[in-house]
Amino acid sequence: MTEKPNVLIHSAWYEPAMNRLDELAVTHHLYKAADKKAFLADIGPQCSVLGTMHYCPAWLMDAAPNLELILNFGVGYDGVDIPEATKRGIKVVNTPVVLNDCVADMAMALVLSGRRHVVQADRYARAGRWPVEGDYPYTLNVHSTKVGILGLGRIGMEIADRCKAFKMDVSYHQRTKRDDVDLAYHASLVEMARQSDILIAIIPGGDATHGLVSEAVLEALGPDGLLVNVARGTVVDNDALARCLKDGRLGGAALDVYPDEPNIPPALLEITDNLVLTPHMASATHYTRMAMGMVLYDNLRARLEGKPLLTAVN
Ligand code: NAP
Ligand code: 8YV
Repeated sequence: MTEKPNVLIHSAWYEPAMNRLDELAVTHHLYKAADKKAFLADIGPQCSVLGTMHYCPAWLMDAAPNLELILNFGVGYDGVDIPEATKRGIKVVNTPVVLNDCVADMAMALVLSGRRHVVQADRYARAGRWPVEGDYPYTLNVHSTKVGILGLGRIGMEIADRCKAFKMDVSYHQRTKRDDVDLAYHASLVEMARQSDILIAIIPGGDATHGLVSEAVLEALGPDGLLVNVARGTVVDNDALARCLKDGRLGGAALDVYPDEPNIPPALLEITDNLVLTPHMASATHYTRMAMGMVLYDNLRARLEGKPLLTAVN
């Protein structure tokens, strides 16, 4: 192994895994610095590796001009400027596959909450409304529904398998029709929404998918329809979503992701009857966060041993 490299940790991830990097490298924790500007000016140029949770714009690369590798804690890397990294000869690795199951589980939790009102009914019960107002109003079934998956990739496939186990009729939309699956493909997202009771978004963020779940898509999903977003907040037109939920053009939504995290659009926070919100936690179990961290560890180790990176995205 070569001399231990300096790693600039921009944002902390699961500590038991992040701390394992100290076996391989000297880590410098930018997020802990009182004066981040001074810290970056001093430490940035010493670092050949940067660790981040989907954030590395060009200005951060400027502050670390000797970067060779970016460790991105997450499968999504929409906040990392990949063209800029590539132009500078910086490799980027992410954490695919190991989070598929937990994210798919969370998508189902949101489907179940959205249709069966688990969260709203909990509030109803705790507020003592049952003895006063009687039984909670009827909710909507999960089995025997049509679900459209926006993005039948690694996680989308796991969601599809779970939906089939829940006796749902699964179809999907993405740019490319898959030859290896026996599921109905919709070339048009609006058309899929029109034919679905539930729409689950699990695609990457970024310019190409910005606002893809538009007002027209939400209207097509309709007054009994449910939107589940475990992709990125930017994928949905959240202003339109708030309007459609308020005026009944859309039945309900359950969201894990937002355009400006950790802030949730106030217009969404106001809605309680037909909207469930979780704070971007689909992969956040001990099991999966450890596995994600170890993917980054294994990549760094491979790099130091002169072996190919395991999960390079550029
Ligand atoms: P993946 O295997 O690359 O799958 C992404 C799918 O999205 C592909 O099948 C792709 O198909 C489709 N897609 C890409 N661009 C599209 C577009 N413009 N229009 C329609 N479909 C498009 O990725 P993955 O591992 O399943 O992860 C998907 C995303 O989930 C991540 O990028 C991340 O943003 C999000 N995620 C969120 C959480 C969370 O905590 N909530 C956790 C993990 C991941 P085509 O290329 O054929 O279009
Ligand atoms: C994040 C995610 O990594 O993998 C992704 O793309 O969105 C999550 O698993 C996690 O929220 C840490 O930022």
